[in-house]
Amino acid sequence: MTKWWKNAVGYQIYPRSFMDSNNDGIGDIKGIQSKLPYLKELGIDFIWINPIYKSPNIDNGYDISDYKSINPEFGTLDDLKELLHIAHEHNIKIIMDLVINHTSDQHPWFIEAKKSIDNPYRNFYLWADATPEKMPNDWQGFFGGSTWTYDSKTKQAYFHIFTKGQPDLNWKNSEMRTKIYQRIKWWLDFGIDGFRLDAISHIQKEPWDFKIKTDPWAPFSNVSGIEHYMTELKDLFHQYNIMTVGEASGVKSKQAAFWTNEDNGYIDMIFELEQLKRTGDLGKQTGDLLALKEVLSRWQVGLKNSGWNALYIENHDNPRSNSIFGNETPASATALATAYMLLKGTPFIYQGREIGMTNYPFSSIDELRATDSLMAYQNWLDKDYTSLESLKLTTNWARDHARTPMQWGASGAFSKSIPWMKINPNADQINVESQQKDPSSTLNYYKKLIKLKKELSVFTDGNYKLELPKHPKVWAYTRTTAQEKAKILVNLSEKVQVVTLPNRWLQAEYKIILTNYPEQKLTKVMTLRPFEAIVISNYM
Ligand code: TEU
Ligand code: CA
Repeated sequence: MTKWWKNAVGYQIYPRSFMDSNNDGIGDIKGIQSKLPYLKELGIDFIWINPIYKSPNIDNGYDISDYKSINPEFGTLDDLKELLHIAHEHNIKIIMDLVINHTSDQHPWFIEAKKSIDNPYRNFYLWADATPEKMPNDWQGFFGGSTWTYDSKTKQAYFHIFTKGQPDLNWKNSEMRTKIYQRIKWWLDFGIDGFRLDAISHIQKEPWDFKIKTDPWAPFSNVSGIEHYMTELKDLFHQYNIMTVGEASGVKSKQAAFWTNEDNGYIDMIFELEQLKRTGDLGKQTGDLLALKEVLSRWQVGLKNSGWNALYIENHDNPRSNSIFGNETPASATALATAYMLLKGTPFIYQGREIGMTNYPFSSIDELRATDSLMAYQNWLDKDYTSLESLKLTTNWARDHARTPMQWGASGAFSKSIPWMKINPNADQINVESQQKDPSSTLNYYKKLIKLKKELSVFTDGNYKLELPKHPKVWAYTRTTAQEKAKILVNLSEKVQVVTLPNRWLQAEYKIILTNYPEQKLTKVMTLRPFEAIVISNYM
């Protein structure tokens, strides 16, 4: 049986910045509800909402203090119930974020655990003997600094791979796991359609005396023994008709074929994190197109016969792709969209990508909000860079670029009061309202692209083959089934690129079925204009 999500297009919502319904400057659940018709018209089948649970917001919701309640700034459980109901009426499914590698340090379990060494909740977390000067080991967390924070009351340190406000849960503790599984069940019984599993490859850790060779994150990335917990999770997920997508850094493309195999995989699909490599000098880095092609091709081939890919080019943790790979024009926005959405897998569109939103021109540290950005900035200052240099080094590749409010119209359209992050000054030029009226807009191109992706089975089932693997500017590939063939040619540069087609692509049945320029003819020697994308197929 074909799973519904193999032929579906997802949309990622960063709720804080999506739509503010009550004008307090913060996006909310009712705001999402008001935009369901917009998402429907775009062709979206499901949405993934970043965490909306109760949280002190050290890491914007990725630090949960109560798994069963909604952060009041986003609304209530009843609001969510209603959203779910209306979304389902629109045939849109809802996937929630599931953050179970860690909790907030304000979660009642951790508040208890801190009280004493023999507290019943102590072993819900990871503690080891330490002194203020000497931590149990020298492992570094993802956001920089030690993975340990000393607790003077009990004279031990607790372990955290993100901020100290996000203590890691102890997955070796079966009592803890039972409690987490109860909460997962609670949400599935609530009626949601699935989960995006945050940082799931990190739940198992090496012994504290593990010696790091090269990869600083090896001691907590896809560590052996994780199979046991993933199997328990799978057994729970399989009791429901849901979709699961795991953020699983450290799981190699070869292993992903097993992790996501259709019969007894742990989860339905994986977000790999290798693809967004940077190239260029510090402070001036851009996206690395060759790495992107290499990584994505490896994953396409690796999951050819077993497993499934989750496709993305942008998310809430990275700068805007139209800025780091493109030149911030509609042409580069649509070219990138064509290139990644027609790969084999389930595409996710990060909010704002469908109108080609760009990076924010940060000019002061006060405009940034992400915890890791603020930590990075301090780090550069500590290394004696000036404040201006530190700002540049931080914002060159910061999460904050993706988190500015959605540009529904000219700058007041997201909220009537001051938004929690500044709106990009280009909102007057790049926005939904104006693009809806313009047939040649990025938004309207996306509608065509999504329709095509879902209509032609070659884009769901077809095998992938990379062409011109070493070409530094062109991303070209074919998708093939027994009956259908499609070729995708994308020029990801501002210069004209020339590509020669094999004769069989010039036979009468082949046509250009999509392009982001008004006119293009099929010829043996194809001249691709700046950021031109062309899709050729024998079907349609
Ligand atoms: O990000 C995960 C994350 O940053 C690491 O797991 C990742 O493996 C690492 O950077 C490897 O390159 C998720 C969320 O998307 C992010 O917003 C949160 O801050 C983080 O988890 C903590 O919950
Ligand atoms: Ca609000």
